[in-house]
Amino acid sequence: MTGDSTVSRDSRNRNKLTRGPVRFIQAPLWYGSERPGAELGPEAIVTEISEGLRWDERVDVRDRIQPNLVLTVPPVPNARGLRHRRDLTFLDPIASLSRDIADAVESSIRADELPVTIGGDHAVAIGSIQGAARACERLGVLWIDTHPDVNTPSTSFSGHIHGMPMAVATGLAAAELPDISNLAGRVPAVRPEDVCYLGIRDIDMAERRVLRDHRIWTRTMEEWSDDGIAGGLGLALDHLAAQGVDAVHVSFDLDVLDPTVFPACGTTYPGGLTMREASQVVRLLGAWDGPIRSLDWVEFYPNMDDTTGNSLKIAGHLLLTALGERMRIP
Ligand SMILES: [Mn+2]
Repeated sequence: MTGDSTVSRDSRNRNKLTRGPVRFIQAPLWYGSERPGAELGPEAIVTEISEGLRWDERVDVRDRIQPNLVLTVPPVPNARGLRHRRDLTFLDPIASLSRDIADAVESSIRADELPVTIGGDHAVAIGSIQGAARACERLGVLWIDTHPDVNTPSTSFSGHIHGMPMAVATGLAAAELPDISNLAGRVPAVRPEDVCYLGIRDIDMAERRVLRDHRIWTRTMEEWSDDGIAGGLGLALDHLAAQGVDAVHVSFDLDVLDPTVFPACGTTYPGGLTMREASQVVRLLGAWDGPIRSLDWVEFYPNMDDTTGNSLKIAGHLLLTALGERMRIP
């Protein structure tokens, strides 16, 4: 990449991942997956980060972290008894939380911070993406996940809302979910051509049709593996840059890691990233000169961790790595 130093310095400063204030937005939601446990994720990750290993005491990533914002999910009486009914039982509390997340993400970006929405299940991205969309002209989304989460209520087998955030973001669910599809004040909040998927390896038939018909940029896990971790990620970032987006939201679902590495997910599928590969991904994101302005960190189920707590260590350490922590002897 060439250009005068002023331009490259300005463009580097657009990427907020590894510099500037960070705001953790704790979103303890499990209603989107209808699987209890994800609500324990945000507190566990935040604690792990505050108490975890410090590599370089001179430059502590934690110094950039602002006081956490802890959001409340409206409680549903007898929620566990209402699971898997395929009737959008949990839509109202999710819509309420989504409005709060969108407001928090928007104001954090406008305050020049990096908002990190910590789930919770992936339905938290309904609010975070649309909050990010409010704070820019044209939002790109990099969705790193085993699943494309682009179902609508009518195409979803499970009816679980955490499989729908990208259909909401791209306006494909606007007819069935009008209120939460318009949190950004424009539909779609994100154009399908401004989305990149990386790591997809578990997909529904209807979702395959959506990705094909809308020509959405996708590298399945096999294709990403063949491109190389850095190569495939570079292609995605090049695509977003070529689209002319002025902000990029990164949504990182921890189930993209391999279940032998990271068992504490509700929707595991074999063939995922190792911790070393995932670490490379987030470090390359931090080195990109494009406008990353917001991040999701989702789908950690502490109740499904192994006895040594490896998933917790990974969820905490990878997030610190994304924010600039490096294993390096100072
Ligand atoms: Mn997923």
